[in-house]
Amino acid sequence: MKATVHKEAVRVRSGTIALVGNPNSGKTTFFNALTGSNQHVGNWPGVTVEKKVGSFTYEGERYRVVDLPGTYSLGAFSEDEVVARQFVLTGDADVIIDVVDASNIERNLYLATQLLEMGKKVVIALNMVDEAARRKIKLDPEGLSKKLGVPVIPTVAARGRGIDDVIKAAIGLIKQDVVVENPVRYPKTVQHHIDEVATTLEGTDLPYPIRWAALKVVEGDEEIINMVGKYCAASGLQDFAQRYNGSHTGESFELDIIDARYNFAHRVTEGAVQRPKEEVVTFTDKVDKIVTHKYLGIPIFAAIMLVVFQLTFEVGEEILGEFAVDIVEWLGDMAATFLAYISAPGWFISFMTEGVFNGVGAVVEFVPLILVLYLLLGFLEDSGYMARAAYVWDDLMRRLGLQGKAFISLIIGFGCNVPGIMSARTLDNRKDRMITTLINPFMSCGAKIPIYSVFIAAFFPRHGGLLLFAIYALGIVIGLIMAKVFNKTLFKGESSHFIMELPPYRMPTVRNVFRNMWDNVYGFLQRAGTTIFMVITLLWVLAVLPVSAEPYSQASILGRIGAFIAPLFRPAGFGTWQESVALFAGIPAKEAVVGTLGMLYAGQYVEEGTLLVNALKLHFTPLTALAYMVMTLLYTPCIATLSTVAKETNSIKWPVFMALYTFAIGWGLAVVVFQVGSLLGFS
Ligand SMILES: Nc1nc2c(ncn2[C@@H]2O[C@H](COP(=O)(O)OP(=O)(O)OP(=O)(O)O)[C@@H](O)[C@H]2O)c(=O)[nH]1
Ligand SMILES: [Mg+2]
Repeated sequence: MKATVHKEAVRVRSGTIALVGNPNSGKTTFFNALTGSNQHVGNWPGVTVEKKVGSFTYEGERYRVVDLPGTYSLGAFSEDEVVARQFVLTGDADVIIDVVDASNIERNLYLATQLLEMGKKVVIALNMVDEAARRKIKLDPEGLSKKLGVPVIPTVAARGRGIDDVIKAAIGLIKQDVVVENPVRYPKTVQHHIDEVATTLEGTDLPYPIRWAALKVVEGDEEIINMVGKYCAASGLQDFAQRYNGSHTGESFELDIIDARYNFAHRVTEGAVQRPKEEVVTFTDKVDKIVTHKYLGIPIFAAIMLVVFQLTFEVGEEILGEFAVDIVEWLGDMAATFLAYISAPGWFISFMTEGVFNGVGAVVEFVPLILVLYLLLGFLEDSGYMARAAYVWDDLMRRLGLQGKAFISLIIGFGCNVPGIMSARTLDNRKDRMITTLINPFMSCGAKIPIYSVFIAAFFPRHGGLLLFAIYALGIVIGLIMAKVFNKTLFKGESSHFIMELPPYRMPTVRNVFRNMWDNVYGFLQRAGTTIFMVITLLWVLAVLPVSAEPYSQASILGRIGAFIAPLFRPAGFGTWQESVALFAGIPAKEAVVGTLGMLYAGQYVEEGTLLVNALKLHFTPLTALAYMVMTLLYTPCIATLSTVAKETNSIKWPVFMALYTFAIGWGLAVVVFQVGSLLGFS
């Protein structure tokens, strides 16, 4: 009787269940618990931006479950909300589970009301009842159920409580033939119009319920009006579209209809939801007084990030990092001994030791850093602090022509620019989306950590955390400056005034935090095993050919290519062919910068056992190292990021623009660092 995922063969799919609800109500948590998936959960609105599909079996039958982005209503605004609306509209779902946040039930019921208007089969999962109880909110699920006319079942998705009951009710509804009556009462004039339109539509073969379509026409929903117009034209009702073009009577029925929904929701909760006379002052309220303080907010954000980087560096690099280096070295030695023992050909030994172990190995050594950083960032994300970060930056972001919510996309970019850019979908106007997308690459992603780390270890070992922090901060500053520039040039106009809702702080679940960390570590290892391995292999071949040339020398093919581009970087202080090649190798995947340096610089010194860190000291100075770090922070993002931009903007123009303008900025700033540094007498 349990609703879990079974591996054994199951019967054909018996129905589709859609998870719908306001942002941050726990839909993905519900989805994960139900399907055993590991989709991203976070304590802020807008985590899910695409629909995700999974399945589970119940009593031997298989059901499809669709997790949708959160939405406050079925009027469509941002792109992620359109995804949810589209899925609900097209009628693919046999039953909808509306995941409702029990402590915000009045507002959440607005969406539920709209689902009922559509005549959908709905089960309400009254989620987070644990939190409602903590806030002394008394709920009467049965009373709610009676008034709404649909099952209302209390759940705590985070603990898996109540999920089975919800599923049982949902499947019960799939199997039943029920007609859902629209329970909302509209003012007489509105109802009159609805009836009139509905009568007209009777003869068409609309793909939607007629009464609902009529309601949307009277409400002035443009998409539905257009759609209905098309069907009417096909059925000979030519003048329909013109007549019902939103403002056919000059009155605004939209507000009346919205009012009617709220009235209904209010009537439903009356008596069934009791809030304490005095709002309980929660932990969240107390913390937020300080954390979101007008003047303290940003310094606190900076302090938290500084602690994160300090810990990352100290725990990740200095404690765990040693192990990783030892393991990679040990594996390298073992492999070399083994290859010598089986008398492997010389070129293969050279490829394995110089290419794979010095190149790919140099990258893998940074796994502990990535691990610690994402453990900490995951903790911040799942606790609810992310939403506060967006809130405290809102004012500043607005002055730069963006909304605070955009800051979340930027923070996600710290992990990887790909999801960072995708989360720009939650912004509800194109201008904000485009600017957020274009500046996202300046948010230093996890793949760049190995680069900073080797340089820090070589030149600034005593200020690791601080320097890492400074690099990230520089990225943010450049990003914000560019936001202003774009706002004044390419994308003029007002930002949306939507202010992000602050969820209560929640104790992060171990599962979510670890899943977040593992996603990042896995992605990192996967790239090391695929893209980086391929890049290194290709470069290795080019570095040892032609046979007549000294391997890894400027006479090799790679050396000649590098020497050709090197002069470009001389003004920035790092113009050797190896360093130039490494920068370009970083375009497929950023870790390859370190991999390439590892192969080209450390590779030659293998006999003397010189590590990359030591090799770097021979080729860079602290100043040129700094310029190189600035360049890698800002220059052209990786291919995966560029192709995401292509997909999201549906054009090739924007990724090309991004690749070039970021390169120019990276180069420009690296030159400034080196030239100004030299003038000031640094070396
Ligand atoms: N206390 C409590 N927390 C919960 C419960 N269900 C989910 N959460 C937490 O609520 C937060 C939001 O959960 P998600 O599953 O990401 O919410 P969502 O509805 O998918 O959010 P979006 O994708 O942004 O619309 C996470 O921090 C969860 O751990 C619950 O029943 N009780
Ligand atoms: Mg979600």
